[in-house]
Amino acid sequence: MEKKYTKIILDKIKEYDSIIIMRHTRPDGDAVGSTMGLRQILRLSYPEKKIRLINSDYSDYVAFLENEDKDVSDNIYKKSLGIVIDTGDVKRISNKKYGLCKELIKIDHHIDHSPYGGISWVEEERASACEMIAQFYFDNEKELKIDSFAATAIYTGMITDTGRFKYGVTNSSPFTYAGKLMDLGIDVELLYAYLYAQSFDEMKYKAFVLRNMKITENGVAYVYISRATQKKYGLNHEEASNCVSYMENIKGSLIWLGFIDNEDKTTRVRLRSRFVTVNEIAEKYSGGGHARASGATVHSKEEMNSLIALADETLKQYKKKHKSWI
Ligand SMILES: [Mn+2]
Repeated sequence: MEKKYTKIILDKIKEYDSIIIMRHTRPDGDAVGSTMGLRQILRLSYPEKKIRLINSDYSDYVAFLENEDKDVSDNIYKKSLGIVIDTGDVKRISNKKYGLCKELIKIDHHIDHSPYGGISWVEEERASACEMIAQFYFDNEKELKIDSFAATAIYTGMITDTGRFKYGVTNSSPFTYAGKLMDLGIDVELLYAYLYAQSFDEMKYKAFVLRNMKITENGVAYVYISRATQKKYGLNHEEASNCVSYMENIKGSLIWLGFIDNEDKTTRVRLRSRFVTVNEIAEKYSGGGHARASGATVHSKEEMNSLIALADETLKQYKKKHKSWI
């Protein structure tokens, strides 16, 4: 029988005294949860090894998890095994020193457009990278240790990347691993409070989005968030980007878009959908991502309008050809 990736990766980890874990920039729950979960599992299992999680940025959204580690010298990188999780492309790796590592492992669930790493474990049909880390642990359960913190970190990415098991879930695997993790002692009530509780100001921002969103003829809902609006509501870019999720349950609106101005005059686009695929739209505007959750960038009002028009046409064609949408 062919050796499983989870076993190959564990064997490689055993060869090294120093391991540096990395993820993508502008991290989400999956990127943070998977890397933090793996760090904790490896620290518990191999107390004699140096296990570090090093990146160049962070996310407030999952700040209830632990801190990452400080950067180390180039010499340490040269002796280390690098493990990059949830990152499709080397350009998106938050730690720009990844190339210094003696060897690199890729663990990911994005479309493998640009492969990297001596060992590359990529499964596009996985709902989250955290699900793969869960599998890595349970496949090697006899040799590895875990605790409720690691389980919580991994579970966090599983639920955030799937919108609480709504997107990308096509088989029982996410539920199987979620169930196994749950038995390790996750405080679900506390976790969901961390994920859902919003400040009063955020609520006011939500009201702004609901008041100012627009809809196209065929049902593309969208909202534009200027720098001035971000300032007015005291939002960082990540908080401002939540606008897209506020529009997700409008009947007949199967695509919804958030346009959030960046500091450099470009505009970040968040594309979300149900039933319809939006990553092809994103790919036409310097972006990409998942079928129903993608990101793109536009450089002018004209480009913004043409993206909206393309989304509208895509939705028009979809509604023509399909019956069971709401
Ligand atoms: Mn992910």
